[in-house]
Amino acid sequence: MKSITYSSPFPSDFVFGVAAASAQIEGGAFADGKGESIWDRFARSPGAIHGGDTLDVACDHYHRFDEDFGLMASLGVKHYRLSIAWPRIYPSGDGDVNPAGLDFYHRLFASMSKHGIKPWVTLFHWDLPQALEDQGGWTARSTVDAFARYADTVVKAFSGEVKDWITLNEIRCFTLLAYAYGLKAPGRKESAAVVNQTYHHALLAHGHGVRAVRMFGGEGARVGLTDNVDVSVPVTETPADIAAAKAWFADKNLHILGAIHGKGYAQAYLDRVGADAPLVEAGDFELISLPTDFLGLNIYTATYVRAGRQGEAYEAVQLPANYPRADSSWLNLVPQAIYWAPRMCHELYGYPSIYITENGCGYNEEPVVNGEVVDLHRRDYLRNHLREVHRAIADGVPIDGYFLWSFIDNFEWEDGYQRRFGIVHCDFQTQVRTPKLSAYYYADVMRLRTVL
Ligand code: PNW
Repeated sequence: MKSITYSSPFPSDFVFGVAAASAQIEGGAFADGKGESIWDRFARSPGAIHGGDTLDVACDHYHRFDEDFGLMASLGVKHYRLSIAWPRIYPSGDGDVNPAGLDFYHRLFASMSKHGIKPWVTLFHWDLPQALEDQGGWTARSTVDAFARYADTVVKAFSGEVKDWITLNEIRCFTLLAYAYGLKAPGRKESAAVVNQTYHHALLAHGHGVRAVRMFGGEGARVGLTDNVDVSVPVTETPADIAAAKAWFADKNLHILGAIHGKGYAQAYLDRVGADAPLVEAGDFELISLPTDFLGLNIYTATYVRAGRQGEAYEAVQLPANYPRADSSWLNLVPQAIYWAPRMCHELYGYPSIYITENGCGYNEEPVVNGEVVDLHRRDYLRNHLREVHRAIADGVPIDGYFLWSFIDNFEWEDGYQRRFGIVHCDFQTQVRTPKLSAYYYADVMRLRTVL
């Protein structure tokens, strides 16, 4: 455990980085034998994506990665979280490996190494091969088997280049939002029983990711899950509101971190889902609960919680209509989220090492004027959040790193290219990159290891 005071810099080995994901920046959607992903397909269903945008070109990172890593390095970035596109490796999800897909990532890691940037690799960041979706996608247990083979292949292939692995990105987003609400690919609206089964399959896939890294990752390999926990923040930091926020947090995260930590579904969860409980096979939780090296948390926002006024364990507070938020309707500005989520994960589940694997904010209008983008709103967002990360470490919460989302404006899923999360502006017509004010701000933070 690193100890710092409220006024000292971040610990000397604290990791500062930036993050992105294959489907969102690569483009090259059908280059060199890549198969169709569920997002390639979803983007072609009318009305699914803002402006009818597709992932076909995105930031053209597929062809420009060397230039992009040069820009990263010039800003002092030494850690980059990226994901591997499953359909590049297995175009039909299963079956034969596509050597050109493996070759692309070998070239990409070589370029990162040349620029002094360390990879943190997510095995699955939502771009499921469409061929697997045609066989049921995450509702089908066969997808877990296909993921296990994909994870084995990827970890074996890149064990010399990659030491830090993340199994899955945000289970809720590719299950609940995709199979219950239909907001994300594949855009289905299934029953609670089916959706609960997708959670279970995702947990199993996570377990296989951990197993693959243990078996084939080589010396020094580490692995963890990146979860987007439902975050609660006490309205007032009193013991009563803190206890209430913690009880809410434990309840809302029972089906993912609660299940992993508890080595099975808690009775409270089984009571809640009743007849819609997922089917569990013998041995499932041995895999799901394999020990990991760290927990990744993507933190953007939170729900305010306080002690119930009628004596209930907790009460969530409805935000007023004019509460400040970014341009994404869900992104209410609650910087204390990044203090409380890691603290609760540490206290409730005992994680000894936590990385913030994403944190950032999205806005629509960020024009380049006289060669600059003055995104002071993002500078403020980062500053307020980094202060809370620092406060958490000073309070003894084991946060070992922070990855900003995102390095560059990219394909923001159903919000298309309109919603910009980058600290580097991307002109999607010309592919010109312009670092925003926030990029220069973050460069100073990384260099001085202090929230400025
Ligand atoms: C994350 N929510 O998604 C993803 O990991 C990124 O790929 C994405 O670009 C980024 O955050 C910004 O959206 C989220 O509704 C999507 O609370 C939705 C939510 C949270 C995170």
